[in-house]
Amino acid sequence: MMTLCYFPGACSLASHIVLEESGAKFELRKIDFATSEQRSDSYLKINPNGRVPALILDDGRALFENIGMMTYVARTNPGANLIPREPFAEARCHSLMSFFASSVHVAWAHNARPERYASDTAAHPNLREVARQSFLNYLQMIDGWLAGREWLLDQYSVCDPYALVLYSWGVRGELPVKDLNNFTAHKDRMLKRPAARRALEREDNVLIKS
Ligand SMILES: N[C@@H](CCC(=O)N[C@@H](CS)C(=O)NCC(=O)O)C(=O)O
Repeated sequence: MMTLCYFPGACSLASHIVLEESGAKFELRKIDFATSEQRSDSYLKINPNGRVPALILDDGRALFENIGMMTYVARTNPGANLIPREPFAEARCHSLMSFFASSVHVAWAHNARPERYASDTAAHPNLREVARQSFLNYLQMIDGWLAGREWLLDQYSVCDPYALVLYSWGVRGELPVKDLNNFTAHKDRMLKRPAARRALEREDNVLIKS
């Protein structure tokens, strides 16, 4: 059975939901951020970058980075149809995932962990303020893409759980995400999916509680 290394509410939630959607058998291993387990010698052998998520396969090989993991889960469970096959739609799916990982998530990281981006603590409040605005601008962009659509692509795909994680961070950061009507409706549709609910409830996510 595969093992997902995760932390509740972290970006690993995207892979968690995708695993639930795929129908694959998996178990969870919580990586304890409180004890910096993500930087322990044993975990660094799984993900040398010291982050969640990571996915340990049945044969012991490991993958890290959400995009690689979700692509693997989608391709090894084709019946779930989580990444489209048509070339343009497939490329659009990968471009959205890349944008989420390399731009939107990174904006959030500047807010959540400013010490990684400036050693001068006096700069942190400004770094956080700029990062929060930049993150909100990205959420507004996603909200625009969802206008008149059920899902980010013409079908439900890995992009939708990934977007839900970003929305949940907006809620956690007390940003005005409820004003994003299309994104909020997308979040409500996601909450109706049994697979997404299972993962969110297991992680005791803020979206279930709010
Ligand atoms: N690009 C990576 C990002 C991984 C990442 O930054 N994970 C965060 C949680 S959202 C983490 O493990 N943080 C713990 C730390 O930075 O020590 C992915 O999408 O998998």
